[in-house]
Amino acid sequence: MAVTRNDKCRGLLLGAGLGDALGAPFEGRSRVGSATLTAEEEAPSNLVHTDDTALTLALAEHLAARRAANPLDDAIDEDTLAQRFAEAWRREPWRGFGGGIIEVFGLIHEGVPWHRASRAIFGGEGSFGNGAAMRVAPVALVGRSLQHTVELGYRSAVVSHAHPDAQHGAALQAAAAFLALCSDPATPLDSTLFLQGLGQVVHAPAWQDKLDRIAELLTRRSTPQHAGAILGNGVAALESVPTAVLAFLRNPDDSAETIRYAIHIGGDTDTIASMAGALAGARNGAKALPTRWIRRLEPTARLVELADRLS
Ligand code: F2R
Ligand code: MG
Ligand code: MG
Ligand code: MG
Repeated sequence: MAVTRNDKCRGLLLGAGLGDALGAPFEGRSRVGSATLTAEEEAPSNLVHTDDTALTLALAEHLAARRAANPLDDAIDEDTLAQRFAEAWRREPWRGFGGGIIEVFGLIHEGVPWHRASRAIFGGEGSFGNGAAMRVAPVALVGRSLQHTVELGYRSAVVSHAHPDAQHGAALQAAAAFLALCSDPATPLDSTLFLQGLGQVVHAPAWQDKLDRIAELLTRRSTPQHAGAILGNGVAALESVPTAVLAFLRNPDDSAETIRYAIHIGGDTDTIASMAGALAGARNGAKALPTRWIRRLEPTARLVELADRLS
């Protein structure tokens, strides 16, 4: 049966949440063994999400509120989005936020405008962390075209991440989510075309180089460890967004395998798996995700409700 647009939208948000919550226990580990991951997958406990999903929810809620107030309005208002992110951190500061971003959110909460707060860290250059990319996938649900989605990706990023690499990472992940959402899971995914699409989005040489490396890695059955060594697995956007794209393109038709591969890469496991999970979920839909995982995920009901409002 054909996968509906609504199921793909649910898959995008649930895939992001599942990758985050399943990857979180392993964040920072250089290696994740199969037995350890299987034990986590089969545990009876709730799957607890981190900052990745907390901010994805905040962005989705912003987009849904804008749409409900006036469907013809601009999808993002930077000032209120910045406030919403800062409130999400204030409400749940224990969700594992990065050291730089908590300073930015703290300043925004105190009333400092986001364009100043985002530049108040790391000597004025701002964060190059993957925090803008990890939360960006919902913009693909409202983007009218690839270009529009990329624009929304950049605009959602600038409110906290002033460094160009963090912004490029968000734009690239937004574009990947849009392309995954538009792809037909009944037809094999053309990874060359997919990467060509992404190549139109970010022109910076370091990012183009990463896209070339993804293409090269896809020609071999490289292990997750090898992929991590070539593309990176750290908290920098440049060291993790391309890695998540690779994890998706390695297993585009099996969302659970996409998430497992991403976690086996090690390093920033929650974030790489969340970004990869959003892409796989957007392509294959929510019904293709393991129901035993969805049942254990804490914010499942909120993610489904938001997907339905945005689809
Ligand atoms: N922060 C984590 N995990 C670490 C453990 C969390 C905490 N100790 C706890 O358990 O409570 N995970 C989350 O952070 C990543 C997303 O990062 P984001 O939102 O971009 O934050 P930040 O702080 O801006 O950047 C992360 C780190 O990157 C380094 N960094 C960034 N820009 C830099 C720059 N211009 N110069 C030098 N270093 C820079 C810093 O070390 C930042 O702290 C995700 O993994 C999410 O899961
Ligand atoms: Mg996290
Ligand atoms: Mg505006
Ligand atoms: Mg992380």
